[in-house]
Amino acid sequence: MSPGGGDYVNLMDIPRRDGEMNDEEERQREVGLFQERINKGGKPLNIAFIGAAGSGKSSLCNSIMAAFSVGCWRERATVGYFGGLAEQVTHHLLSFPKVEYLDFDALYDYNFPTLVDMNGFENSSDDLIEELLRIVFYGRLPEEGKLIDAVKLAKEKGIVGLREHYSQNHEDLKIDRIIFVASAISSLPTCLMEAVRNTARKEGRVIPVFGVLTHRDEVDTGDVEYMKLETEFRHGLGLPENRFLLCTTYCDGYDRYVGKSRLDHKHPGLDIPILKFMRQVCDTASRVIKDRASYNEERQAPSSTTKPPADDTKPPADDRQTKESEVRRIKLRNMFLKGVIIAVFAWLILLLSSYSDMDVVNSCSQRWSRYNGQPSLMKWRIVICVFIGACSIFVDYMFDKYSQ
Ligand SMILES: Nc1nc2c(ncn2[C@@H]2O[C@H](COP(=O)(O)OP(=O)(O)OP(=O)(O)O)[C@@H](O)[C@H]2O)c(=O)[nH]1
Ligand SMILES: [Mg+2]
Repeated sequence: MSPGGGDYVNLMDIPRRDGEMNDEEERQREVGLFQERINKGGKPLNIAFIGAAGSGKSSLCNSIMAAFSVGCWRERATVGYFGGLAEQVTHHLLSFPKVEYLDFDALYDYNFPTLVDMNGFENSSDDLIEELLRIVFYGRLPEEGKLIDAVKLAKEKGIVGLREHYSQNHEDLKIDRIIFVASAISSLPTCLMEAVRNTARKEGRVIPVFGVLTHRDEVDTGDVEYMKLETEFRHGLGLPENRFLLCTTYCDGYDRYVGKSRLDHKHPGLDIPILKFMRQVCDTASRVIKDRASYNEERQAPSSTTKPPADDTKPPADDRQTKESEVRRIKLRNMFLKGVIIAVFAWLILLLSSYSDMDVVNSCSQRWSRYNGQPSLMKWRIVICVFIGACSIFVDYMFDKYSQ
């Protein structure tokens, strides 16, 4: 039997005993809805869990896998807390494909996602953090690779060396969705949020970003402080309701609260909101923009160490501004050239017309000379040509403004 789809047990046939059965029934329904959303065949999505150390990334990964599976929670991703020693629990990038957490072969046809857990990022939005995020998002950090190795390499060889090194790797784990994880009881890593915004939303390949606040069990959702934090989190990552989740993960605290151990019991109360959220995350309606863009294309630097470092380290916003002003400069130059060409044509026409009866220049100079003496014919020609050229540039400019 499977938890959803065609051949799972119909729980309506089982007599209800208590409220927990209702929850289990709803959990099954949610798994069924999730399966309908993800379809069969094709490539499963790679979902990266990004956040600061200790925010609950691994706990969330385990909880999602528990929600998808029929059996009880298992510690697939190592979780823990070193009691304020500021030490990380997860050190490697570990991916969990569906074969590692689904209980039945019959489900393997469905595109259950691959969850990519990794260690916490420093709360910073400098060039190095953004490059590390790019390496992860473009799937350049290999399975069981360590981000700390990339940091060491960057210290030795700079960002250009780092790019060169990771441009050699295959894009095995190119990320299709990002779940930013933060704890609802800690201050937000706002700089890291900005770095994720810059790298996931503002560059060539645009990845859908989702956000989860863990530790729901430890906050009062009506509390002003919490509401402020949630607003800041959602605004910081641009998250509407459907891309945000406040949840409790499978953890010691929740076991104590319900008086049942996660080792022997499923907690449908935790599974249901997680499944609803994952249905949004894996919805094929939202997709990566410019999915085929590669790490090497995105940042030109890796192919050439001779490129000046100043160019390499420019933040993306600067790149865009430079590009925009370059386009504006080229446009103005073209307008000016057009004006000059038109003025030259006007000059030729005036020259030809001076051999005919309708000599514009002559009539202008005669009219003028009545009031201001006698300027030369040559001067008149120049004035008229410059006037026509300037008119053409002005009209061109106004058209451009209007079309913008
Ligand atoms: N009460 C409670 N504790 C939680 C919750 N989520 C995570 N925790 C606890 O927070 C601690 C850190 O969780 P992890 O999942 O290891 O955090 P992480 O982000 O993977 O940490 P690193 O791998 O070190 O970066 C663990 O002790 C978890 O049990 C939650 O929703 N409620
Ligand atoms: Mg971890």
